[in-house]
Amino acid sequence: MRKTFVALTAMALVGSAVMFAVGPRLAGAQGGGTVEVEVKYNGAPQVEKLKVNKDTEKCGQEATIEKVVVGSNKGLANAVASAPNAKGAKPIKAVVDQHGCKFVPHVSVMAPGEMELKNSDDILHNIHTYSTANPAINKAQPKFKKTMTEKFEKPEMIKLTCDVHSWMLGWLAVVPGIAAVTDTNGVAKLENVPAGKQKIEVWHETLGKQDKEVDVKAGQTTKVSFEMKGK
Ligand SMILES: [Cu+2]
Repeated sequence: MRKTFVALTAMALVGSAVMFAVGPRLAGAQGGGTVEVEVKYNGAPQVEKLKVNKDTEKCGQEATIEKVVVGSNKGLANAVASAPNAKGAKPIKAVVDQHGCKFVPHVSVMAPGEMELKNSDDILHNIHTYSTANPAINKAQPKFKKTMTEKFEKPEMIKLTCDVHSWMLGWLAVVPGIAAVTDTNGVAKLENVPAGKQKIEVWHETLGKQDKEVDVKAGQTTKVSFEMKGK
């Protein structure tokens, strides 16, 4: 009798644990679907190399500027995929690091609002944004200023440079809705996109912009492919 009681209690516990684990996931799935965005590029990668003659102990002897990064199966990396009209997105806060005299990551996405700029190098950097919808920023980030918080409240693709190291180049995509950056396979996943017709946009720093409409189904993954054309 006692054994049966223990067994029943254990089953009840397991049962409630399972319900607890499944419940919230089901609720999330009903709210939206996943859009898997694949971006391809048929052209050649564009990589510029530059000899470095400053702060070489941190920056190295050579800078690599990757303007078009093409990975396996012609996948285009560093493209911003977004569902700009999707409501209820969790705000993404971008963290951009000036590390090894590069902006890391090369392309960041953020919801309109605040972002963090780090300096992991033990040298002076500067942040110079070529923003027009948002106030342009041009300020020093000395080595003791490990983190700075900046505000970009209007949607815009912002070019980042450092006036101390002329080759440093990054992009900050201030995007409403849901957004992600493609990986080296050219894939970005947009999660929890509300079901129904959604505009999906793809942007690349040198190859421009495209958009398509997709029909998002709750709890399912919808795939959409783009092919960027060379300029
Ligand atoms: Cu710098």
